[in-house]
Amino acid sequence: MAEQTTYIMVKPDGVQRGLTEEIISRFEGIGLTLVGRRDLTPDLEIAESHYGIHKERPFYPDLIDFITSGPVVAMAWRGEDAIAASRKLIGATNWEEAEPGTIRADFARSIDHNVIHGSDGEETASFELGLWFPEGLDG
Ligand code: D4T
Repeated sequence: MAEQTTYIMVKPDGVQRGLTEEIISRFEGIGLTLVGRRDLTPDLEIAESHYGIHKERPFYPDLIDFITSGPVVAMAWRGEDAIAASRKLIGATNWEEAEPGTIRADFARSIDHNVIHGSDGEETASFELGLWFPEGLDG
């Protein structure tokens, strides 16, 4: 397994509920290293780029409204097999299908407000890291 960097974002519901520090501890707990962090309220442009792939889906307008509704914590986490390891820690999109002990099983209670985002593959990770960290990462 190779070292990877993945894009993780605490969504507005997670930030508003005070879950950021707990989420950071869980990523540290699986041995990943935080190599970038930005706290920001996403504007329409970055939200539409991030979720461009979902443009035709019925939930898209609500998704954009939600992600631009307040501050998020944009993070880059690095380590062995970071992309799959993070997806496992996060759990399934639908919290009712998420494995016990995952972040979504523990904290999410709806599919559209599901606390956290994590890149789903290498291409997505590199696109999302470039989008949210246009000035690059630490180290
Ligand atoms: P993200 O991208 O936020 O990490 O979520 P996932 O990778 O786990 O899930 P996704 O791409 O299928 O969905 C993106 C985003 O859309 C929201 N969503 C999804 C929603 O509001 N209603 C829905 O029915 C679905 C499928 C949640 C995550």
